[in-house]
Amino acid sequence: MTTSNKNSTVAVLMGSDSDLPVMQACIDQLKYFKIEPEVHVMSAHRTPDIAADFAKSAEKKGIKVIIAAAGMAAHLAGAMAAHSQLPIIGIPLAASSSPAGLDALLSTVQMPPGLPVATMAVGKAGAKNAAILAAQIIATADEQMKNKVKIFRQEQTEKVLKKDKALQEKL
Ligand code: RP5
Repeated sequence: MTTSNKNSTVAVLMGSDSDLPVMQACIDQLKYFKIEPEVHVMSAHRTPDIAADFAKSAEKKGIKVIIAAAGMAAHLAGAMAAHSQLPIIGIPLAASSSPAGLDALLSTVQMPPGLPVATMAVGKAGAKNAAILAAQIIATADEQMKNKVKIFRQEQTEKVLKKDKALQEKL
């Protein structure tokens, strides 16, 4: 899968197309913020040169944040951090061989000092939060994005209040 968008400010990378069902939550959340991401399948292990080349050229292409998701011995986010100064958001994914995703969580979060990866929760929650964090990073230098994040939070609050109201009526 390759969605090359020349004007993308956010790249969404995943180690395999088998990661897409979870990563769709990230893509959908970015689209909510009107961010059209550049999306690729690439792997720190299976396509190491392609991954390194992507990281090295991302900033020049206008990418501001790289989101990298992988399962098992997940090194995609770390590989991005090794070759790029952009903020890297890592999403550990659960694979069928490791349903809890603890292997990927530790592989993503335990970066050596000097090369940070902002590691999200495992799976769909992490995928969604990665998109929100990317929007928040862009919002530091973009008033329109700041407003979109503000509206997102207001909508989220309203949804919780509505659920509480429904609960009160039910009990
Ligand atoms: C990782 O290995 C991928 O990110 C995926 O989560 C896992 C399994 O990959 P496939 O065998 O499904 O391609 O690199």
